[in-house]
Amino acid sequence: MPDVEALARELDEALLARREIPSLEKTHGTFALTDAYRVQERGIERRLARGEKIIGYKMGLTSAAKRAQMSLELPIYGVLTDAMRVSGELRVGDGVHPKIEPEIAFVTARELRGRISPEEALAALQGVAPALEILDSRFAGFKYFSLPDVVADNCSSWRFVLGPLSPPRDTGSLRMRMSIDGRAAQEADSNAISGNPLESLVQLVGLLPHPLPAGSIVLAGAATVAEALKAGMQIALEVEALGSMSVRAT
Ligand code: OOG
Ligand code: MG
Repeated sequence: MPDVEALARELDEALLARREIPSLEKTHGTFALTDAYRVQERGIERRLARGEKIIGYKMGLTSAAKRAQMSLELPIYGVLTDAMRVSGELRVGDGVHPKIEPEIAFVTARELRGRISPEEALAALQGVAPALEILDSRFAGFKYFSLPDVVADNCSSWRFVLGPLSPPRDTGSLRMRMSIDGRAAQEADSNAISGNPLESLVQLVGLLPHPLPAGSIVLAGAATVAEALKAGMQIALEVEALGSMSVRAT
């Protein structure tokens, strides 16, 4: 049994100090994925105690490209708080080694729980949007060792930007293009995300140990690998039928 409190504190202090730490599994021994989610939960409680509010969840490693980039096999989830949401401008100096990736986001209109179908998920939506997630791992060199490491670290969550909200619709088979300083950097079909992004929402609701509240923002996971983010970059994401959005790294 890992010392959940100690691991959560170590990660949280690294986050606050912008300090890199080695893999928890290497320094503290292996621990189960269920314990990793307990560490994540404890870390989130620490943020809530500082006044942050939970506004949604993110799915990670839902595309083959991301699983290959990180050499990990299983979809995972993390928590989004209001302090992670940015718009327009992003201060990269607040992070350690941030990376940016193209996603699709859902906003729910009704509470969802347990095993649901994609149709039920679609019927419970308030809207859909293009989204950019900015990851920043607490682990040295953005290299963690295992799935428990990254789950404990709230799945490398750091910041996210939500694009314009469209009415609920099927978000399958849409072209996605992320460009950096006007040049195409990553392109994919939205079905690269879980076979259909809505499947990520279905999976999240099945994985969560509690209902997903109405009004939650849910990131479906990146369609492509993430790109290193540097100050001065202008990043844009265009998703067919959903429109475009951009953010400037300062
Ligand atoms: C883990 C988080 C993955 C995604 O969209 O696949 C993720 C990581 O890449 O460090 O957010
Ligand atoms: Mg992501």
